Amino acid sequence: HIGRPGCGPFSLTGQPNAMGGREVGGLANQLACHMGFDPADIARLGRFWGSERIAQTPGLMAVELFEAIGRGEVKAVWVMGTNPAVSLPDSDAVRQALARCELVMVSDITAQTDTAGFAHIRFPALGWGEKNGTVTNSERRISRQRPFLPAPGEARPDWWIVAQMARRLGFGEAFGWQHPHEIFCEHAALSGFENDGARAFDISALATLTREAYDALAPVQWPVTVKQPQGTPRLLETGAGWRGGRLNMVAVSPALPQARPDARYPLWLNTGRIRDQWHTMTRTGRVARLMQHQPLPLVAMHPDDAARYDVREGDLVEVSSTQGFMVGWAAPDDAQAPGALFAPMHWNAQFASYGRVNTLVVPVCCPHSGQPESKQTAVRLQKRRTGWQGELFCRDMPPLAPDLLWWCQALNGCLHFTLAGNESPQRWLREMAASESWQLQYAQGEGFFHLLAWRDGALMLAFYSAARRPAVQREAIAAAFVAPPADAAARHALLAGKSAQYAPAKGRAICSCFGVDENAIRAAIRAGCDSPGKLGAALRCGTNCGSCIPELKALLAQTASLPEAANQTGGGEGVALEFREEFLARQAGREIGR
Ligand SMILES: Nc1nc2c(c(=O)[nH]1)N[C@H]1C(S)=C(S)[C@@H](COP(=O)(O)OP(=O)(O)OC[C@H]3O[C@@H](n4cnc5c(=O)[nH]c(N)nc54)[C@H](O)[C@@H]3O)O[C@H]1N2
Ligand SMILES: Nc1nc2c(c(=O)[nH]1)N[C@H]1C(S)=C(S)[C@@H](COP(=O)(O)OP(=O)(O)OC[C@H]3O[C@@H](n4cnc5c(=O)[nH]c(N)nc54)[C@H](O)[C@@H]3O)O[C@H]1N2
Ligand SMILES: [Mo]
Repeated sequence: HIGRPGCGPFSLTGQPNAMGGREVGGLANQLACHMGFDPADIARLGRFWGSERIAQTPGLMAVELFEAIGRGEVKAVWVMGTNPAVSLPDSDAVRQALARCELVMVSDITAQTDTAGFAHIRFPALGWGEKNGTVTNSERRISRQRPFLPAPGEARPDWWIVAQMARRLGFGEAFGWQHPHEIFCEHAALSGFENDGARAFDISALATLTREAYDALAPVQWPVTVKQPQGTPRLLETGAGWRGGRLNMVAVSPALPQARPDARYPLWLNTGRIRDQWHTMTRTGRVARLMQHQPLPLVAMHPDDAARYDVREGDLVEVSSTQGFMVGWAAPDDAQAPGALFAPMHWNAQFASYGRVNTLVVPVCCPHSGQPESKQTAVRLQKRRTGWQGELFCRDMPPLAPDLLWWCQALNGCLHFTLAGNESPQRWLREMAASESWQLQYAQGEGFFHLLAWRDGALMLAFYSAARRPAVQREAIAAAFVAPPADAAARHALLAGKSAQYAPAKGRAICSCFGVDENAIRAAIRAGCDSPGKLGAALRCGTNCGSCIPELKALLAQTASLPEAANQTGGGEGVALEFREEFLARQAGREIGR
């Protein structure tokens, strides 16, 4: 079917500009402009660049590279735009490798990352929105990316940092670019160099763009050649393939996952994304609004498994494999298959004490692609009992005892941590307050402890603990750091973890763009909104990025099929589930009928 409307080939990669990265040879098994390591390609690249020192063999792939560093075979590494200490399997081994590597350089847009913690040299890079260049999306469309924010601090574009390094190493002439326009033209010229149709990636018609034409470049799909200067919306339309008209088919024999559950590790662990976080959270974890949707790493499991391991929603669980362990919050979920857990890949040492799933994942890779088996790990589950769970709000990073479990959650106005521990927190808090000479106000009772610390009328710290995570009004507490409570009644409310003003109880955050919560959506559905469109018109939810629309549909499906009484959140859950099942059965019937 290749070449027909609605059919491939399509680059199915997740990263923005993943296709662009491949065009420039950004993989260990590629040379620039879709060239490989056969002798003709190596020689051609040497002719174009006037170099006799082109790499002769593929480099090490990500997992292999860190194994080689660990063995001391690779002595210097430059990590640019990735966070392997979090995202690679067996990440404790990756950390050990980085710790023993003689020279670690890290280019990143964020000062504090797990990987940067191992760096001897750090380069501050410009991020999306700050830099100038092009990106290519999955349909081969090259688009100009223009900065709309000024460069912060000393940050520079990655290309500039690379060129400066090359100059210092004595290759100034070859890396003498002044502007991304020059790099783009060199890249475009290479794509057409001795090409004569053998390599599909050919944008040689763009090699002579003036700076003005480059700045004004409209999105265009490659190939962009003298024959097709307007670009190529459909590739392989005539049935012709590359490389002599033949498809290069790779025969693979599918293999079952290497890791299999056994008596010691009886469960599967599946890992992946949650809606409002991006990978290692460097760009999303500190955004308060994005943290509302799922502020803690949940370990999802089938309700039968939850019952088997005696865990309830809100319990802490430890998940361990042959490689290591992580701690998350139990989330029974009937969408999970029995025997299979799901945990997000996002949390790391900047945001939690034991939140990294990749400490668990075994570094088994596909022999063809190098892709690790990140979705299948054999694990065991254990309830993690702690004496107390708490919420801490403060202005500066507090001294956290090593035996405390902590999760950092972005909030506007102050730092915010969820904590869990065994030893009473009172001594630790009192010692911290004494060393700062804060005035204390506290409330204590059967199983709970609340504390506020003040300096000259300003709130310095608020702490709430109980046997289980106390339900406090986070936004109201954060607001008190900016504007302290006006009177005794408001201070009293704050000590109770509440705002003095009446505020309707907020439910789970659903639409992050406009801050619309589950309770408001359910109320609108009961008031007659029966489609995501009508909900959007009434509340604006789902009308910006649209990523909450599946959740709106699920709420519509649940809420619409329920009688009013069972429709309230909390209570009547058993009834609600029954009705939901009936609804799903009806729904399935309709699908089949159609
Ligand atoms: N919000 C957000 N969006 C992102 C990203 C992000 O970090 N955050 N990252 C981007 C990137 S780089 C990528 S690669 C994509 C990833 O996008 P996806 O691959 O769509 O997302 P994942 O959550 O990693 O997991 C995919 C699904 O595969 C299922 N799965 C696991 N094992 C198997 C199996 O053996 N068979 C089948 N059939 N299914 C299985 C999992 O249950 C999960 O539902 O997302 C991109 N989009
Ligand atoms: N267990 C498990 N592990 C997984 C996955 C999974 O599903 N499960 N998914 C895998 C997949 S598909 C992916 S794509 C990876 C993602 O893993 P990574 O690529 O390691 O994760 P990111 O957080 O995207 O890391 C990008 C880093 O680059 C920085 N950065 C952003 N823009 C720039 C820039 O312009 N210049 C520079 N120099 N730095 C920049 C960011 O701040 C961040 O530190 O994780 C993989 N790991
Ligand atoms: Mo990805």
